[in-house]
Amino acid sequence: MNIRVIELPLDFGANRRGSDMGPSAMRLAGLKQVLTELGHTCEESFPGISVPAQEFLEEGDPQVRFLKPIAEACTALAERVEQAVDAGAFPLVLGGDHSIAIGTLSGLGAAYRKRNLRWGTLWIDAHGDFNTPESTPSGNIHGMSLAIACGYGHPDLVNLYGKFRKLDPANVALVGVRDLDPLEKVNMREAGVTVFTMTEVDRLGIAETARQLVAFFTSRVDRLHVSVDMDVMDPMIAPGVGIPLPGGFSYREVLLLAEELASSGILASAELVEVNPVLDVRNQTARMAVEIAGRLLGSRVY
Ligand code: 5AB
Ligand code: MN
Ligand code: MN
Ligand code: MN
Repeated sequence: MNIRVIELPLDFGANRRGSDMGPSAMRLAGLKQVLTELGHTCEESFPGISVPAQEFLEEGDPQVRFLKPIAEACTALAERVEQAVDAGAFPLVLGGDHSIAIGTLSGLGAAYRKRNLRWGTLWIDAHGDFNTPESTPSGNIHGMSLAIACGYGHPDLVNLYGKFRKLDPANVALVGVRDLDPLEKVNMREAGVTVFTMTEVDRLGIAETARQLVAFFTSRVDRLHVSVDMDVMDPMIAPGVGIPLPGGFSYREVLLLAEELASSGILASAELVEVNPVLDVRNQTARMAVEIAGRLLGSRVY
């Protein structure tokens, strides 16, 4: 496969600074080498998307902090993601905080719409990222990105890259969820997304959860995008994230899930976000992210 690595070093969708260094940390952890050893070709989206330093920016509306610069960067990302799909490449997007998914999902939405392809998204995250400016407790856009792609939220972000709904919430599943805000839950139920909380993963076990997720997507869509927020992991394994929450995925659980998704035959793009090297220990979280990327792209022990 031809993989196009697209980086967006942006961290102002979140409160804690530092996830803008995520792409470098994943490179340092050997991302390119892992992918080329799997037999893929790995191309860069060059030159990189430049992001202004947060210190020079106006926060703007406290309910949607840094709306303007995030919209600008996400528009640039959407263009590159669409171009990658057009070129027949597998877009692999590296963040950055999870607000960048607004760009990724917009680009994918545009690319698949013109091809008349049904597509869905698996959101692997401790959080729902389904807030709106009305429901957010923080004003941080990284907690709104999935809602925006599904058509809920600030119009400047919902209509970014075209006035159409980028992603049908009926084709969205979340897994690993263990922290939702009260109004965010209402939004999610209204939209009708499918949720596998950590409790469900505990009940079913990861093998059955993965089987059900693959069945969900293969019965509904032609193409699958996977968005991995590293805070889905247990903080013992991935301490380098902005909002570490106990009770996350184990090392083995996440790799099994990634392998099953790889075998689904419909995985067409992926995104790794919220690696924060400032908070990490010896680049452990970036190394975990690279392992996940490897499994998503076909690595097996035997
Ligand atoms: B992440 C919270 N729900 O909206 C909010 O890390 C956290 O991309 C959002 O999943 C976490 O601020 C966003 C409290
Ligand atoms: Mn997230
Ligand atoms: Mn999260
Ligand atoms: Mn996070």
